Amino acid sequence: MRSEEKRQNRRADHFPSPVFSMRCGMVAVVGRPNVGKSSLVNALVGRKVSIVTRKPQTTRHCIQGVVHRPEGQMVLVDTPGLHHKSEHALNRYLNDTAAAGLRGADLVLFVVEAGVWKAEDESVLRRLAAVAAPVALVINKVDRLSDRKRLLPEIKAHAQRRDYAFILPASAVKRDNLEALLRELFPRLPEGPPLYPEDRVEGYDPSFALAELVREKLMQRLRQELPYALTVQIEHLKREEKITRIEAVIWVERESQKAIVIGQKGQGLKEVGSAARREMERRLGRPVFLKLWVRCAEDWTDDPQALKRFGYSAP
Ligand SMILES: Nc1nc2c(ncn2[C@@H]2O[C@H](COP(=O)(O)OP(=O)(O)OP(=O)(O)O)[C@@H](O)[C@H]2O)c(=O)[nH]1
Ligand SMILES: [Mg+2]
Repeated sequence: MRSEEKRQNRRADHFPSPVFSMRCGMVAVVGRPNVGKSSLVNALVGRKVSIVTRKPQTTRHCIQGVVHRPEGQMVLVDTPGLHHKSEHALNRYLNDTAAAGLRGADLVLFVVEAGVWKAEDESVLRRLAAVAAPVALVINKVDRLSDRKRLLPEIKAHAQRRDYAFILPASAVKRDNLEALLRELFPRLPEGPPLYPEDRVEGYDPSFALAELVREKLMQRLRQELPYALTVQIEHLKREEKITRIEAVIWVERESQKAIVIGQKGQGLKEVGSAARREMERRLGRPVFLKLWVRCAEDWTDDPQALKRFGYSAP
């Protein structure tokens, strides 16, 4: 045996496979819009990595949140809600992005809402038939059930629809059953080295997170179609000695929408700005000066070139 080999073997005796005893992998979180995928990812990570609103189609990108535990590292991939086929460019982008989130996953978490099974859930299930990775089912929002006895027949009905790695009821908002969910997930991840450093909980750059916070506050405030006509870009981000200066542009797709975003005497924009600034300050741990602009990019949600420019490029 060559001396180098001997040395390697000795090392292995002293440190019995230190890296590969860890479970590390990717879990794609999919489902129709509004079932609580982002809420679940945030609750599992223990921090808001993905924005949440009461409106469907909030998430627009594959957003990675990382769970660090002694047994390993799990990268959760939050995806846009899969919805019925549409020729509209932004909707098509959302579905393609969600489908891309499934690729490379070691396990897929299909999220549904307790007591609800819609045609859109059915079409997610059909899409999952072609996925090679094992699929587990989370029945979220169980806190909304008035009678928990209804869960058992519901679980049975789900089990008849396909073979799941496991089925677990949970509540992202009440943090119900999340520890059990992590205990089910980790042993199913492959052995291997971690993908992210220990202190990292999100897989994107800070300016994306800041733009998302502004979009969240806008979506929470605005009604009907307008939230879908908006996107936000950070134009300027500068860390000064005592303050972080941020300028963001809110893009709408019609001139008439500007006035709705700005509100009477600028009140709407002011409220969105203060809510976003407060959360940015909490996140950055320092004072923030936030300036918001509203501009129009005519019909950007149905214009593939504009979509690309705003960071919605086909995955
Ligand atoms: N009662 C209850 N509400 C929940 C729970 N999880 C999520 N919600 C609510 O459901 C709504 C949608 O949550 P999201 O996490 O944004 O849902 P999503 O599946 O990511 O939605 P899209 O990104 O639009 O696909 C929000 O109002 C959440 O507060 C839960 O466990 N219980
Ligand atoms: Mg979401």
